[in-house]
Amino acid sequence: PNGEKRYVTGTNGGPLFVYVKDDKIVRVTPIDFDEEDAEPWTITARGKKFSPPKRTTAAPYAMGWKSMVYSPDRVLYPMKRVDFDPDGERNYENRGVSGYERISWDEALDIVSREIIRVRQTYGAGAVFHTSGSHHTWGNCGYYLSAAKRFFNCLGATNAALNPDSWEGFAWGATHHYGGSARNGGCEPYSTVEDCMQNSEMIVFWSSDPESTAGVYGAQEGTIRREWIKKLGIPVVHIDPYFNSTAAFMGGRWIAPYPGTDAALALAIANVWMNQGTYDKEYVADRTKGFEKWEEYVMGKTDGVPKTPEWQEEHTGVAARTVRALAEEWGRKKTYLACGGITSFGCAGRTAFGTEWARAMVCLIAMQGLGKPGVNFGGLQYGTPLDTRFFFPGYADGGFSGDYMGTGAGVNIYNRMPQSPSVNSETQLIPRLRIPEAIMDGKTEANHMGVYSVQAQFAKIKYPAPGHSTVKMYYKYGGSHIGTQPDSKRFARMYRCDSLEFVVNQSIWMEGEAKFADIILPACTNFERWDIAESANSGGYIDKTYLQNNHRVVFVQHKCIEPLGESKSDFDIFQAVANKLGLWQVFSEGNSEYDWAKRYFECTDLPKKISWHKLLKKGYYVVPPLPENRRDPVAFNWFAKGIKKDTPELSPLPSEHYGRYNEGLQTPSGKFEFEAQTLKMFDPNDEERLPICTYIPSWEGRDAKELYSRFPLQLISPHVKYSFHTMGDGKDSNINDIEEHRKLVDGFRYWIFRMNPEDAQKRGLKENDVIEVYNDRGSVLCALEVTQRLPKGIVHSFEACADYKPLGEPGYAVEKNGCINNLTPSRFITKNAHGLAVNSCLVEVRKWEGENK
Ligand code: MGD
Ligand code: MGD
Ligand code: 4MO
Repeated sequence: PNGEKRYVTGTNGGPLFVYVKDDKIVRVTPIDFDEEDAEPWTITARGKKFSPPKRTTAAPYAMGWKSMVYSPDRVLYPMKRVDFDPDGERNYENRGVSGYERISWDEALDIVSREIIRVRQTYGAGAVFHTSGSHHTWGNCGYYLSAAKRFFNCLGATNAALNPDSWEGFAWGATHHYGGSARNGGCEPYSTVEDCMQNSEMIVFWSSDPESTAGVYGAQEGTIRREWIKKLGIPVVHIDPYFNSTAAFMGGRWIAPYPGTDAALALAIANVWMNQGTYDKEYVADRTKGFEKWEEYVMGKTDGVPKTPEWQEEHTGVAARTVRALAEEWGRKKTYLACGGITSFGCAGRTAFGTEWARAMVCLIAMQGLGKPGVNFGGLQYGTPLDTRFFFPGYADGGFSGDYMGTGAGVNIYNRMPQSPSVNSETQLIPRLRIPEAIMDGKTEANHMGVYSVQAQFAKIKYPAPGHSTVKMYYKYGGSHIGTQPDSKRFARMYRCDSLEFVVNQSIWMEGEAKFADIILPACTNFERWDIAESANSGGYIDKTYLQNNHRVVFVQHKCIEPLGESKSDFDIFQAVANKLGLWQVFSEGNSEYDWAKRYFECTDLPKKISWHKLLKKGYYVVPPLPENRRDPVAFNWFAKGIKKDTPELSPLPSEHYGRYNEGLQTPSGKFEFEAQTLKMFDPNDEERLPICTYIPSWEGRDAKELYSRFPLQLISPHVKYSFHTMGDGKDSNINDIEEHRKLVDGFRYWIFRMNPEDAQKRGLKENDVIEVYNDRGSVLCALEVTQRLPKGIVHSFEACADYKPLGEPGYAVEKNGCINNLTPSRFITKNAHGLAVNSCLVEVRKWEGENK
């Protein structure tokens, strides 16, 4: 109608209809299905029937996309820093302060390609460094794991070795007890929604707020299922220092431990079960190993300290009777345990020794019989009864990257979409959490998170790699790191040192690190390019991610509008640089983005159901769910029964299986190991990660006496509710107008900092005050929200402010925009792990009196 055209695209918060008139987006909405779309599934539980509505849902940051496309902060033309002269003075020290001037694409491509050749010829392999953020505008071909991966493989470049940030505690801790390395320590999700609704008698949400985080990419899909739980009357418990949105939505009991002390609370639960005999003794005897060792510690036989509810009280601040009551109820009832908003996430795993929390979680559920009816992991977010047999890979399956080791392409795409393989000829890596040190000090090291086996994580990455140059040029994709990485002022200091001779940033918006580049290449959004994808399907580490959805919705991503200004898709930018370097055919194999999207379509099961022509016209296809009698078996039920694995799961991989393909867990014994043999073989005396799960007080918590006396507030910084990390915040998007996202004070929209009334009163602070949050690492301005959602002594501010606004010298000055990660520690969660511990952070707060005070 009205000359409007309706297109379809995807976002990391659900798929959208995009209405366009005169090459302008006028409106975006979630997708309402029509009569030809498949009917949804039904779950029958306790005499009631439940079915989701025939439509998709959208997260706030998905609905904010129109304003993000037309943001005044869009980079519309190639830009050059005004005082950067590639043939003369480069003025490194002015990065982050000098302005930009518009240049032509010809000039920009010329400078970038000349610099790539110059640094590589001058310094050798390793001199060019590339990283991106962990998320991208939606689409499987344009994704950084596809186009960028292929480009930098073809080129040969130093890469960042990612820490498993979403999964820290599980990857470095829980895998040793129950495997799952290909999922970074996460567990399989199959049919757990139905099992939970039919058989569980209680759900414990532990460091879990799916109403804010939507698992990951899950829009509002899980909300209705949690609504059903209320209708079924299944009691729920929330263990979180913050009264989070899921607790507010579902009700139930709220238990608020001091941040980073959860392992103590969990040990006390185990202690009650051991004392009362209220655990599954048969299962422990038959399906597990090493229980006696852990029992000795929990009961106090090894160190004379029984880990009782009374013992945990001084560590966690939670009353002994509360923990005892929870343990007794849990011991009586078949219980589901949700760790993080999906499975195996959670801020508690991003604390000092967060490994011990994650280990405690798997040990508790193993004591109660993981995989038996009603006993499993999950919080209704993951494991819907959808058809897992319909083949459609996710973005982490690599698109056209040709990278069979670095993405899931070697498992999911290799035989379906022929493409020439691509391998990075340079083996040099920089551990992501040490990028600034690598650049500024010229050397660094950290453990490598290998996913192909559990033991791979014991190996260290050393930078520089033998025979490689240190990094001289940084090709950065997006500008998120000052908002998202620990102790993030380090990045501002890094950019201003002369060891980086050239910095190019390929960015959609002028924000964060983009403002430290010498050349900025303007990338467009996915509303301005072709692609293809499925809602909430990342694939790779979160195999079958789409089981968070109520419907499998697969769609073409139309090029809804022409790229704004002179911006180009990442694909076209890489193609243009590749052309300059003589790599054009190697990069794209002669295909355009549209061609790759069509070839991708052909590699999936879609052509059996819908023609390319029809998909282009309609935009999406809904995969019908299978009939009830063909649903996937329940996760881990095979393990509980001791039969061969019968779930549609790619991991554990055969090579890790000690000769027993499709049998048992990925541990050396194939059983659940309370005493982890892999840790025992690595270092049985590593006090920071013993073979059994223990409680270790934090280096930056209430036990860090000197620090705590100066900074007596424990800051947690979970994932921001209304934005997706930095994508949504800033950019003058309409997300900023949400009063719970930023507060307008004196004409500036400040990031929000939350505090208990007593703590506020003690400091003479009140609601809406502009405050300075500080510690030895930095000082950040925020607007104060006074709230009962936090106990005394614990403060809260979301992570992931998009832009960095220092009120003076970058890397040193007070920060005005809310970069909370300026304050967080960069120390690893445990010494032999490359993992962040951002939620172990002590701060103090005072009223901001202005710059001149
Ligand atoms: P994102 O905002 O997802 O965050 O940290 P990051 O991965 O750094 O980064 C994506 C970047 O890519 C953005 O700069 C975006 O603009 C850019 N981008 C997106 N799409 C495109 C595109 O199409 N083209 C181009 N050229 N650029 C694009 C996330 C990380 O944060 C994560 S995953 C976790 S789990 C951690 N959690 C965490 C925490 O719990 N607390 C604290 N304090 N910090 C944390 N940091 C971690
Ligand atoms: P978090 O918000 O980091 O989410 O998903 P999760 O890791 O599950 O943490 C969950 C809860 O842990 C929070 O409510 C927090 O208050 C609580 N918590 C903090 N410290 C502690 C502690 O010491 N003990 C206990 N018991 N609880 C604690 C993250 C997931 O979210 C990821 S990894 C990504 S990459 C996505 N990011 C993202 C986003 O940026 N925005 C939105 N809206 N959704 C997102 N979804 C995904
Ligand atoms: Mo994450």
